[in-house]
Amino acid sequence: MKKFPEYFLWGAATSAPQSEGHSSLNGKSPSTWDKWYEKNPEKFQKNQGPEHTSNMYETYAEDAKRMRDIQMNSFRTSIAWTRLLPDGKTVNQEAVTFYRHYFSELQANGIKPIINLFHFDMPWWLMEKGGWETRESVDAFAFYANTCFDLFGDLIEEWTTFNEPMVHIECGYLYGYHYPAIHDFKKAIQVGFHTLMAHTMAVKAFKNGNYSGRIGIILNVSPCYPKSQSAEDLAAARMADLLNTKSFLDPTVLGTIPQELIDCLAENDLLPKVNEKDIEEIKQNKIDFLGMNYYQPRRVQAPINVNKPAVSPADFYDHYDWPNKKINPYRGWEIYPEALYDVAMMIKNEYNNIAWYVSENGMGVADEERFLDKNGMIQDDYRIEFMEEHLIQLHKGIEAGSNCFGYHAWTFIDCWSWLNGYKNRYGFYRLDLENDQRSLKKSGLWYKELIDRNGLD
Ligand code: BGP
Repeated sequence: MKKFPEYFLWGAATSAPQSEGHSSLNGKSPSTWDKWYEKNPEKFQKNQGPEHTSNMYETYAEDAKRMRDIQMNSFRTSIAWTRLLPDGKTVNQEAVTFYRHYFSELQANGIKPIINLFHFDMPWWLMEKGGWETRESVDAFAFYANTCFDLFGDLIEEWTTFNEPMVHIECGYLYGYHYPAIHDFKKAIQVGFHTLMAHTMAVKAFKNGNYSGRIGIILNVSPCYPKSQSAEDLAAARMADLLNTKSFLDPTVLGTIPQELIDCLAENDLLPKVNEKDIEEIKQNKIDFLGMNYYQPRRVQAPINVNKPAVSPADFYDHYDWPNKKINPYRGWEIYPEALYDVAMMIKNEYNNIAWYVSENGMGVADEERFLDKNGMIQDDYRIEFMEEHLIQLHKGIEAGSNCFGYHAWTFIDCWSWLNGYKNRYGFYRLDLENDQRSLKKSGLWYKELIDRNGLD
């Protein structure tokens, strides 16, 4: 039996925009998702927009019981900035009541809430002023964070500032999957830097306010594997790692920005505007713990025909299609559990063995109705296999001394996924889109037994 540490957190993650629904109700103002859907619904899978999602705004109490039913002891969601502070300044009391009830209900069921502040949901009022491109976003976020700590600090012990900051940067400013869907490397770097400062100033507010508990950030990590050991491929892997992983890991955990990254941005005329005290603030406001979302590795090779100065990350590294890869065909992502062991070792050896947890890991599959059995239960053995293989690697990392305190699956109930709508399902509970009903999948039962034993056979 592979036992996990005592008090290990077992749970699942979601986000406010993907699970609450009521996205134009109860005093909430629009986020970029609401507005983008209003303008271009055709961009969204089957025209499925952010308005309804899994309706947890109404069902959180029963959902907390469902979590308890499968023995979960923790759950991550986010607060919607646009619900709590519809104009960025004025508190929406209805939102305060909602979140206080929601978090209390989780606790009453033995579920520790981990609360995140930003999950890709930029307020529209701020987007109209330039979103993360404008420095004003840093102060606006710090104000919002402070408001959350004041209003909910008595209920929450674990806070995180951002979920996957790299994603709103690259999807919004490089690859076109998030609003404003532009392609501008220099803007992407500035957006990244403002995001880093917004995080830093939220950490500072938390520390200065002497709130109890701890604060962290959730990063997506795709360990980088070069095609070969040639100097060119290794350099490409190094750059991919610097841009995608170390750009946030180093400042948030170590308080420094890698010099190699700064040099490279300078050489390519990509350096962002930085205020005088920023670097010192980063140094002074490190996180207490880290969440790592892991889905797939990154395989790279040296690029051919590059632009100088660079106009996109493709000028530093090229994707490498590894012929031996195992793939999840629905999401198009490689399945490579071994990388989770490498992540555990990287944190142990390069990041002071900071306390961390797997904050997302899971497998999205389309048309899961194919796997309904005669009792109406989805037999998602592929998901069980996926998670088991990843947990074996995580366990190996913990045995080797990595300071991991938990594992959260993506996700608890099938949820809405940005442009992909409800195409790929990830949940332990199936969501019936006709009537919002939830029903347990085989993986939910498996998870319960795993948590009961706190280990794998
Ligand atoms: C992560 C996000 C989640 C979630 C998940 C699954 O990157 O934090 O919000 O969506 O990926 O990915 P997808 O929904 O794109 O299939």
